[in-house]
Amino acid sequence: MNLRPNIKTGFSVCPHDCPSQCALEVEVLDAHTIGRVRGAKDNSYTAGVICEKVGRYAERVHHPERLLHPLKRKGARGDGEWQRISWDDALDELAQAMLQAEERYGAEAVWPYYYAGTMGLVMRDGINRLRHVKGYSGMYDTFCVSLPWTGYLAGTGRLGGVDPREMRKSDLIVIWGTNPVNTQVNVMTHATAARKERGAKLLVVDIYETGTMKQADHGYVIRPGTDGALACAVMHVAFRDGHADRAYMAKYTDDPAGLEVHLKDKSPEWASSITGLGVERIEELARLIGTTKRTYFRLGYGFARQRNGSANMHAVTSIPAVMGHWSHEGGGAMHSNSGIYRWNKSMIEGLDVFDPNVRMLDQSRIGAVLTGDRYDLGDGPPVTVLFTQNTNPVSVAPDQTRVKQGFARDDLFICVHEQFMTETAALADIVLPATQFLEHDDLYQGGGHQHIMLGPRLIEAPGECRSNHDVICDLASRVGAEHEGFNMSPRELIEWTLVNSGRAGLDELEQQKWIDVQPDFETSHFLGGFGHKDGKYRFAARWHEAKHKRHTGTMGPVDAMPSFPDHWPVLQEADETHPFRLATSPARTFLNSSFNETPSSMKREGRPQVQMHPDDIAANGLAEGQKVVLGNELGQVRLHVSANPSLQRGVLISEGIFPNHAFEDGCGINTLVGADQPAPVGGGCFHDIHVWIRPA
Ligand SMILES: Nc1nc2c(c(=O)[nH]1)N[C@H]1C(S)=C(S)[C@@H](COP(=O)(O)OP(=O)(O)OC[C@H]3O[C@@H](n4cnc5c(=O)[nH]c(N)nc54)[C@H](O)[C@@H]3O)O[C@H]1N2
Ligand SMILES: Nc1nc2c(c(=O)[nH]1)N[C@H]1C(S)=C(S)[C@@H](COP(=O)(O)OP(=O)(O)OC[C@H]3O[C@@H](n4cnc5c(=O)[nH]c(N)nc54)[C@H](O)[C@@H]3O)O[C@H]1N2
Ligand code: SF4
Ligand SMILES: [Mo]
Repeated sequence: MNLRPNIKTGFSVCPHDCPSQCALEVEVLDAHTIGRVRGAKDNSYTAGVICEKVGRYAERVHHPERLLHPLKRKGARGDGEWQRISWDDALDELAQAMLQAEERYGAEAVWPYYYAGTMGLVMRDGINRLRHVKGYSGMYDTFCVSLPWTGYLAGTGRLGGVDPREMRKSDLIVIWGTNPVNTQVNVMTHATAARKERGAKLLVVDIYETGTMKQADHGYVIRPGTDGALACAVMHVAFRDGHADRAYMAKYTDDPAGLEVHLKDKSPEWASSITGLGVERIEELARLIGTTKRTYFRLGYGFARQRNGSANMHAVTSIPAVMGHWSHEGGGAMHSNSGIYRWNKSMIEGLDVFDPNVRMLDQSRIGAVLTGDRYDLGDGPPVTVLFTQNTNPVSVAPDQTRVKQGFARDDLFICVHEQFMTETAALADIVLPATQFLEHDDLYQGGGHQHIMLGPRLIEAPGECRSNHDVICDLASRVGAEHEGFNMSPRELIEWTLVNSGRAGLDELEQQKWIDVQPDFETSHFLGGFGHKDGKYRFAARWHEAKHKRHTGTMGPVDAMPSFPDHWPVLQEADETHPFRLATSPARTFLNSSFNETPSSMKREGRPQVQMHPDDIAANGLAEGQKVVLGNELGQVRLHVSANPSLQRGVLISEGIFPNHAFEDGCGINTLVGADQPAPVGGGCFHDIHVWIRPA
């Protein structure tokens, strides 16, 4: 969409939890109103392209249902009766609840709970400053990145990779376990350019025919959780047929001989029985990857949302190390660039007062935590105050039944700071209205690219909305928390963080709008060595040493993890009672639970559905469009069945995340997702679910 030349334009950054982190140009119609939004043309990664949902962002900023005033619950919890109150009264009540909890049980009874509704560093992470100063319970973030990052790091030792813009120099682009047409549209921009400019081929590995696969030259639909097996077969063929780069491996990897022996029996036949893919197709895939030096792997998050997800990520990441793709321009891999920024977040997060002895509670186990599971609480007190920003757990978290039981507790004080009356906010005692990104200043980094970016405030917030930062600072003064960061403005925090991270200051960033910090070619391709001490890529992963951010221990069945790439059979397998495997892949115009409030997204996504192979539909006596029940040991979900012949038999897909209330009975898809902690460091297994299906 073109912006109109006679209208003032501001620059910004898409704040959503999306690796694309697009640079935006926004029409500012007046101090309160925006018009059109489009991708910044002169940002080399965004290159003028954004997804349709953010192209229509005026719809979300000026949504008639935005929260505008602090609200206090009037009737029973969740019955929808609210009374408008002042900010002072709302924050006093919250502060009082926090102080009381602290007095009665100790500070760990308070749980600040957040995630990445905004990816701005100030507005997302500032809540940690309050938690660190006060010694409130910490949140161990496992929804998203713990499984995939851990798998990538096990091999490479550093969270970074080949410049995504280098895809234009590739001959084969392998999109593995991500659906960028839905989830990060810019990958397609660069992949499409490579196809046009040099005839590059696009290869996609997923568990159904996604929009991305529809555009690909080669698509491979495998069974969920079998990527490790496929990767092993690809490497087996490489050793067998002489495509393995032995000179590269000798220089850059830990144990190529051991790997070769280990892979001897991991043949295409072996992988075929696990992945459900034909032997010839595996041979074809292995040949394409083995014979193309400029092969670029774009590794997604999706395929790691399985109980063997870290092991599978490590197995797939090992392919370019066997082939030596890394040493070629346009070759190698990219999963996330989050490790390249090296921020000093001391002021934003109050890391100077961080106490490692304060307990961490697993984000994905919020249901267990709130219902008092001793495993989660340890020797510590119950959580009696929950304060959330930037997340909607009563929709997105696993084991929804237990989450809802937790939220129903009478002795739990809940405060939700939100832009909309989400399903989480609807269960609160106090709801606080939050600004949106165009209404506050923040600093951003690209996960799927390499820019540091500024998103300045462009318009006034509606009603009485306040930013996360303002709320945290005000709350801090009411609960007696002192830290220099509470006295700084967002811009001062941004300036401090930039300068103390060795970057240009705010003025320069503001002038340039974004700064490209891609490490040089040598570093991005690990040509000076991988991130481990000895500089080697590790085919033999050391899972016991795995850690994720501030959580130092491992969890789950770490002892059983295969060290070399393998198929690790710890999935929630189908069985006689639960003959189907279900995955909950992302819908195009929802972003997690965000946008499920905008009319255009609701219209496009329609109603909750489960996709099923037509032969399975027939074999189970069902009909297309029929209402069905999906169930397992955790609960039941009602939705409609639709036919998709691209699926393997026995596999179901339900795109989301629809709100719970879009389902009859109010039980959304995450009712079926388990909250057990996968090895080695926990994580959300949103695509690893077994279920039965029957007519409703
Ligand atoms: N439109 C939209 N965009 C989004 C989001 C959204 O919900 N909607 N979510 C945002 C967030 S928070 C994140 S983390 C990113 C995630 O973005 P992605 O990296 O794309 O990851 P996922 O969204 O988990 O799933 C991607 C794909 O993995 C496939 N998949 C599932 N299991 C397997 C498997 O075992 N093997 C293989 N090969 N494939 C599998 C799914 O079918 C899906 O097509 O996207 C962000 N962008
Ligand atoms: N079934 C299924 N479930 C999943 C997944 C899946 O693939 N399938 N994916 C999982 C993944 S990868 C993730 S990351 C999680 C994400 O789950 P969430 O973190 O809950 O998802 P979001 O929708 O990104 O953001 C949540 C809320 O943040 C609010 N918000 C945005 N900006 C601000 C702000 O500045 N201040 C305040 N106070 N609030 C703000 C938004 O209004 C939104 O309601 O979901 C997980 N759940
Ligand atoms: S593709 Fe992702 S980062 Fe870009 S505008 Fe859409 S949601 Fe935002
Ligand atoms: Mo995520």
